[in-house]
Amino acid sequence: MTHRAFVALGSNLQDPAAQVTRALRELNDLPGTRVVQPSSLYRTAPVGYDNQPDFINAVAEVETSLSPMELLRSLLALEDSHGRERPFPNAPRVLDLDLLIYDDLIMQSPELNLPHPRMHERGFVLLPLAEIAPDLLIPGRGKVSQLTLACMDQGVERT
Ligand code: PH2
Ligand code: MG
Ligand code: MG
Repeated sequence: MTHRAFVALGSNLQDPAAQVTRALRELNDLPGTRVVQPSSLYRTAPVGYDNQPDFINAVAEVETSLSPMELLRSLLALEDSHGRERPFPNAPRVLDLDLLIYDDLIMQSPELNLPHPRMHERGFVLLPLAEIAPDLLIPGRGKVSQLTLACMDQGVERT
C-alpha cells in the first residue's frame, strides 16, 4: 500500500542550495519511497527569527510505503546526517525536513502533527507547493492555490 506525502525542505547554512538538492536525492533513496515531483528551489526571507541568512526552501511530493512515524524518523535521521544542530527554536540550520501532509491524515501527537500546524500560513511552504500541487487540499485548512494568495508579501522568490 503506498501513500502520498508532501515534505518541506529548508536550509540557510553551508551552501543551502546544495544541502536541499542532496536531500531531495536522499529522500528518493529512502526505503519504499520515491520523489514523484520536486518543486523548484526558492530563496526566502527568514520567518520567526529575523537575524539570520535567507533560506533556500523547496517541497517534494513523495510516494511511500513507510508509515508516518517511519517517514518522520527517516527525515530526522537525514537532518542528523547533514550535521543538523538545534541550539534554540527557529535557529539557522543546515537542513530542516518537515512532514507536511500524509494522505488526508489529521493527527496530533507530541512527536508529529498532521497536517503541519503552520504550513497553511507560510509562503516558503505554500508557494513551492502551489507550483507542484495547486489543487491540493490541506486537511482542515483549504486549497493550496487559495491559501497562497495571503502569502504574496513574505519575500519568497523562485530561483
Ligand atoms: N523554517 C522555520 C522558521 N522560519 N523561514 C524560512 N524562510 N524558511 C524556513 O524553512 C523556516 C523559516 C522553522 O522550521
Ligand atoms: Mg521547519
Ligand atoms: Mg523541522
